[in-house]
Amino acid sequence: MQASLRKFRTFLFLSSIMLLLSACGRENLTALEPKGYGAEQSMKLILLTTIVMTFVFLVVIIALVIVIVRFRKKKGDPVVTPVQVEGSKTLEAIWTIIPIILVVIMAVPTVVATFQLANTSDQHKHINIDVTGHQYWWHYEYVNEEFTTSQDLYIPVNTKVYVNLITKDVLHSFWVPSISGKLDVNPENINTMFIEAYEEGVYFGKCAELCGPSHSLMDFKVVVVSEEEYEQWVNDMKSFNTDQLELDTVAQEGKALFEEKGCISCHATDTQNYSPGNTPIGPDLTQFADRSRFAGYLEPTEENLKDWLRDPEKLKPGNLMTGTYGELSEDEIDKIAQFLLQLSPSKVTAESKE
Ligand code: HEC
Ligand SMILES: [Cu+2]
Repeated sequence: MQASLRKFRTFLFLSSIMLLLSACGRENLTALEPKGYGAEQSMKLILLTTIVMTFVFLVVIIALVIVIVRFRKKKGDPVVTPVQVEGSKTLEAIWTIIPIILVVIMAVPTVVATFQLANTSDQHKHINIDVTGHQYWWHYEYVNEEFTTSQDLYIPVNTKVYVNLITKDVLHSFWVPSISGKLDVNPENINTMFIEAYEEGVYFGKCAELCGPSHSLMDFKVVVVSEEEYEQWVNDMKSFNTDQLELDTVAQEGKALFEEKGCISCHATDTQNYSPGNTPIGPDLTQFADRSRFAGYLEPTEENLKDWLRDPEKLKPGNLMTGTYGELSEDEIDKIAQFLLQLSPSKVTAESKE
């Protein structure tokens, strides 16, 4: 009875640990299951260094155990002074050369990968997206296609895409663990890297540089679509014009309120006023209803949106929208929400890829 209880407890303990650990790796937010070029390079290096380190660890542990077991002093053994090896040229040579070889084994592939990832010589041949980090959201300018959007980054699968990173305010860092390495986002210089995703899907991106109270909520998504879907999405985005939307009366009033209340001075709602290099004060809302998440982490449901408009500070401390627009009545909030939820330019959405 006692024994089976103990077994059961062990089982419970182990399975809860398993459960806990399995939650650590989310499939679309882990560098350990690479789904893109940069992440794959990192993973190869992680494996290589792990193998080298495990080898060193095993050699040391095995030698240690042998020494402890074989050469321990037993009762009655005479007291002897072991052979002194101080200054032994052979030993010195061995423990200098072996570590050098190990370091070279790790260093050469690391340096090669670093240079490969930093090589941007073919940049002009590929899709270029200018990415601007803001406290606490991301803006994207599709340079060749000539339109902008925010928060969800759409790219075609198996295609090299260059992101040119800069920030409007403090330091940020651009990181899509499953697809790419990490790159700093600085205010004064553009940092460029390419990303290439191997599988369609929605991947989680993170700001990896402490940038203020809502740093941990500065998430974004990379939506990887097929090449045809990408073409379609680009066309849908470029032709989206809110003035041509068929809105019901409530949404129509919401659209008017969006202008009256000054929301329009910070947020674009279509791609019709593209001006190159101009970054807006707030996220582009052109495809608000298609967002995988808004404000970085909230699902674009009516309830969440209304909560956001009631009090963004509660949901994202320190965000730069709080206090920039007057009080909104519940009725106004409802109308604006009805309008924003109509902003869905394309059938190609994050949801269709999840
Ligand atoms: C002074 C500029 C400014 C004004 C005015 C403003 N906003 Fe914002 N808004 C922002 C900023 C900045 C953010 C990004 C907050 C964050 O995620 O940190 C934001 C975020 C949002 C988002 C979430 C977007 C996303 O996809 O993440 C919505 C929706 C939104 N605002 C709607 C409105 C509405 C409706 C109004 C008018 C009642 C309004 N905003 C007025 C600056 C502004
Ligand atoms: Cu940040």
